Amino acid sequence: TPRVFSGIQPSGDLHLGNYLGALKRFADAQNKGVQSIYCMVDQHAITVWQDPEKLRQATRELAAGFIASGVDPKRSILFNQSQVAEHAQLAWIFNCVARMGWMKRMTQFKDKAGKNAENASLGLFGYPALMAADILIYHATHVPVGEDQKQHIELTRDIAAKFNHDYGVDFFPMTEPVIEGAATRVMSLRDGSKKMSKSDPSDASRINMTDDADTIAGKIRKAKTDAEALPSEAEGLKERPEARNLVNIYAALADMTVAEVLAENGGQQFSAFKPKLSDLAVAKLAPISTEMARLMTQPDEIDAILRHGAAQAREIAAPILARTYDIVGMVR
Ligand code: AQP
Repeated sequence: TPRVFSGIQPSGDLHLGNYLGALKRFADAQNKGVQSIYCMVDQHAITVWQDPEKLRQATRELAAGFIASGVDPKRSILFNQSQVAEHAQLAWIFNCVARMGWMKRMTQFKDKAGKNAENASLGLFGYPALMAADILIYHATHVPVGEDQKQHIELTRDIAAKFNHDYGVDFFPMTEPVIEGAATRVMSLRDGSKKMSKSDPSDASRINMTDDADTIAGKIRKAKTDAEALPSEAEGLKERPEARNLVNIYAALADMTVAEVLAENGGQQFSAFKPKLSDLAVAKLAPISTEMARLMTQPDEIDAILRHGAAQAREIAAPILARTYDIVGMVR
């Protein structure tokens, strides 16, 4: 039976890329009736130093973001990674299965470690092994993610395959990444060649989920574009990354295809399209940020939801870890 798992790091403010590439699609998967397990991956967040008080705050805010985006803790399992020790326990085993050479090829490590890789934490280097454990501790079959995570899911499959091969078992499944829709890679509003990201120093590069209507409108008005009108077919966006990005965002927010958006808006100048886009973004994001703010006034309730989710997650994870230990030959 299909089982969905995905996670988000509580490492900063959520932005439109996280919403369209991840949160919105998590709610969609849940609403299709697939068993869904979603996690705030705080142990991933600390692969780069986090202020402890801010980490606690960001974890609760992320939980509020999940719920406000439509992930229902009564229908999906929603919890915080460090509350389910099995993730880290399985990650150790995967550290011993994964190869140094595989990790060295990960583009996210190269991007995040930058020029000074010798000074990066060992955790940042091993990040994909923990991510493989997050997924495989539930035998998850599908992982909805943005395009940037594709390489890590492929590594998850490599780890599962090597484990199965090394121990002569058919135990861990080959997980499929689910990278669909118009917004699998939302780009920076200032530079069409960079993805929208929490860690971009320019706040104008992203729309934060907590931005108010005026801020959203201002950022979209100032978003980089070219001087041409919108084409009437997707082909016409090929060499126009900034224009393509805004059309993709519109399509994802409106639950339309790019072709449908262009059929309606082809021929328009950005001076006409941008205000429509900001109205749409505000209409979709304002109720979410209002609900996030309301939930954040009840941190105890959020903590109770996460505790309950962790207990449900452990019920699935514990037997899978026990079986893994048996396979590996650990005396129990
Ligand atoms: N720009 C994006 N477009 C589409 N999806 C995106 N995701 C992130 N950025 C975009 C998806 O959001 C989920 C959670 O990501 P994460 O918490 O692992 O964070 P990240 O990929 O590290 O996100 P950021 O914002 O880019 O953080 P920094 O700046 O720290 O690297 C994932 O499913 C991801 O694909």
